[in-house]
Amino acid sequence: MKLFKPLLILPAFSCALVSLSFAETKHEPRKPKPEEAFEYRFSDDLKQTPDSIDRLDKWFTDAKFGAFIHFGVYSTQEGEYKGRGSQHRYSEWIQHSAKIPVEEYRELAKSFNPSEFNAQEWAKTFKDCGIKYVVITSKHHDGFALFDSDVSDYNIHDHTPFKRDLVKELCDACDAEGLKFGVYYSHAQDWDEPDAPYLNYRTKLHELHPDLPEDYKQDFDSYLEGKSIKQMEELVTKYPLDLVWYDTPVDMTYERAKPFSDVIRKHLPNCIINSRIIQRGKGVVKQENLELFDYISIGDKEIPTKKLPLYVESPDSVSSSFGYKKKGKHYYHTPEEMIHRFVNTVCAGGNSLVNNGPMGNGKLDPEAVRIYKTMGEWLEANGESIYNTRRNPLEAKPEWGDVSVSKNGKSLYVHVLDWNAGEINLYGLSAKVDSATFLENGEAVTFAQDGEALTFTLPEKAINQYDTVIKLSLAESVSEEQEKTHIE
Ligand code: H79
Repeated sequence: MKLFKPLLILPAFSCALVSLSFAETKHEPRKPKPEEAFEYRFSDDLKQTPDSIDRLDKWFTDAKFGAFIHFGVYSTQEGEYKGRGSQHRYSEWIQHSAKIPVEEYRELAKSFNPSEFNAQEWAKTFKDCGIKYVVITSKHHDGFALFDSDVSDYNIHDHTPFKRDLVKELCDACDAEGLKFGVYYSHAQDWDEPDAPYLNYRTKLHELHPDLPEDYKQDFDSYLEGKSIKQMEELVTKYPLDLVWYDTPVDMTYERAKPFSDVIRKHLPNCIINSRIIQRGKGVVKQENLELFDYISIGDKEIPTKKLPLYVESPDSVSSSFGYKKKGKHYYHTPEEMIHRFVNTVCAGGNSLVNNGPMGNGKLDPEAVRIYKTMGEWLEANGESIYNTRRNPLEAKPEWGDVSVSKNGKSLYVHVLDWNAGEINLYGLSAKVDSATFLENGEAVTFAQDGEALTFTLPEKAINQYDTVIKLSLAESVSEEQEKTHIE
């Protein structure tokens, strides 16, 4: 019994521990702790509700590629404020990491003027890169809203010289480009509000709110009722949202989370909700929570290493930060890394919501656009192996790559991520292969099938430098659809 106890309390602290373990080598994923293992977090008998499956199947499960946008007052600071805070990885955390008191941060917000913002340009760039949906921070943890809010004038329309509703402009532009549109909303954390809890008390309440009485007792519910749920109601009544993305559900019980689900269901029955309404990114998924949301957001920048029993989305980013960052510790992924992360996520049964942090002047980060463009070019030639596909139907994933499958189960897409000329093997396919071709140029691939073992003979040079896809046409379907996890 004694041995077991620490394991039980560990998950509760693992969020705070994330910060301690950021000693990772440049682009290498950190080794997960035992309680972060997918096996530990996802039990095999979890079932999504039929309503969620219907909602997801309208567009989400086919879309695969989304653009996440972290934009706000923090974008102007680029990861450092008065020489402070740059050692932290997330620039959107600057108020917290540089311990900027509310009044001072509100002054910064007063000069927020992204005058070069052009919603049509953003939307067109995303569309041209093969992106199908867009999710922007309507309010991050700093409490500042990017939409015109009647609930709180701490927003881009009422508090800044910009005086425009950025969420509305982007919503309209995405609609015009045929992109789905959603908002991120930090429902629990709000550093501008004395009553909202902190994910991490390295920065103390009084450091951000020095004028509060020393013995101030926070009243979370008064913040939830007075600002958070009201702004959420505003968002779902003012904008035709396709998705709502909650985050860091500090102290969110089922009872507290329920109104944040109900208000969306009431006004926008088709709108999709992510799991962070109540589940932490790396928390154990609980069946009873599944009726509050539609799909699982796995950890920040976490890529699934195995196929998962529920539909997931990876909140990935082109860089180590989500908000635009130039100062201090920071890196961008290479296009190759991004394509591999994307392919692995889709093959595991999920979408990639790839973040970019626009610059303080309202322009997209050119480095992020360069990475999106490379992904878009790869998708131009290989999109059939991504959009509208389903997760790898085989038992295992090959060590040199990954596998996706068409909806009808008759085309298997073999992604060769690690190109080595000569023979590679794929195991566990029961269906007969009628033909094998390189998806990009239609040329035949030499292969041999022996029972459930397939051998491909690859030429010297890869067809695509990032991921060469081999399309197999199968004599019978290997679709998993009929086994779909469903509550009857
Ligand atoms: O919006 C993005 C992040 O800001 C947000 N989720 C994604 C989508 C997020 N909020 N909290 N966390 C992620 C957990 C991470 C906390 C940390 Fe830190 C921020 C670790 C390092 C920076 C706080 C500040 C703890 C240490 C320094």
